Amino acid sequence: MRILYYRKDDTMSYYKVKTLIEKFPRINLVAVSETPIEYLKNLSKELGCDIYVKRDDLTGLAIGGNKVRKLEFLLGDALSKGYDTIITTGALHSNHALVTAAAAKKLGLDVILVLRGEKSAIPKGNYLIDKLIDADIRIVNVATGKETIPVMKRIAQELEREGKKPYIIPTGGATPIGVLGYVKCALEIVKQEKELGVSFDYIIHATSSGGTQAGLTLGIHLIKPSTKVLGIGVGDPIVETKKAVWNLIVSTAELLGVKHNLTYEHIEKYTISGYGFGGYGKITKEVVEVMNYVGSLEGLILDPIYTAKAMYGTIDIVKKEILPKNSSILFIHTGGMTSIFQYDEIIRKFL
Ligand code: 5PA
Repeated sequence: MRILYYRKDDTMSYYKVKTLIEKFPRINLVAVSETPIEYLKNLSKELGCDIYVKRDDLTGLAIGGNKVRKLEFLLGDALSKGYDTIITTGALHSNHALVTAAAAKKLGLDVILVLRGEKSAIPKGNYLIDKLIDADIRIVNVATGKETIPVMKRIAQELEREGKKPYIIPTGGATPIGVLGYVKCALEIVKQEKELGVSFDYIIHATSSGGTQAGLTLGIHLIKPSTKVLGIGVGDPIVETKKAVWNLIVSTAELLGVKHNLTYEHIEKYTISGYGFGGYGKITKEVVEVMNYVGSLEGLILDPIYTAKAMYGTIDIVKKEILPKNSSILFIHTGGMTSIFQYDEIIRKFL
């Protein structure tokens, strides 16, 4: 593959990255040509800086969110290679699993979801929607995402014996192919900046399996390195997230055939911990308070697992002046709103 060298004083242009991305098979799943960027006037006034939100909750397929962008490339890859069955995994209420199932249905592919949870769980939230769209669900009672990998492999082997071609997508679509979705999003953001006449100092979002952060960090670094991308950890052991982001950056750059001068230290610096509130899926009073605060101020609905924690972190680092006053910040709303209906009891308790 041709290698394009990135030099410190020579930013790889928008069009070079665009051309590289366009070489990969992609299926159009995002329902809009660009997700909107909105100015959060009331929140900005309260915090003394400019806060914008990119509405990736409105990507449009099923419940929308960040996974749709990754699936454009993942399913593009699967279809171009003749795969007929998608196998993926996540927690019982995984947004990624649901959106993958919906995308597979839309494209006429078979889909199997290996979900971590209790077989006796009452269908609610995303798990209920998985059932509504007739996803083939296999519930496994294991503690970590890693433990579902052998289960998916076993299912794939069985299917292969039956003559099927299964395509495994890991947790959150965190592969170099999936990451391309957020390199593409970096292009979209830089284009929108020009149209809006703004320049973001920071792009901030919730990070977990790492693909969103890897794609945005690599893409922005290649085309507009003055902007910094901050991933706010939502409870996974943050060191695992940092390693995942770094490995994805290295492998995605290789896939694209680009050199860069990002380092692991860069990822350490820009992956923010301290806003997990007890861990993945834990909802505390602070989480509900920030949902209430932003909802009542801006009519913007955050989810309790990812975006509320990331927004809490954003507000906190602005208030503590860890980010310079008057910064221009783009918050990515990565979706997940349906989990409000999964965790309704606990949300009610703190409201
Ligand atoms: C998720 C992830 P990354 O996985 O790309 O780091 O994105 C984090 C993220 N916002 C942010 C929302 C709404 C998300 O759903 N969700 C996972 C899932 O299974 O749904 C991968 C964990």
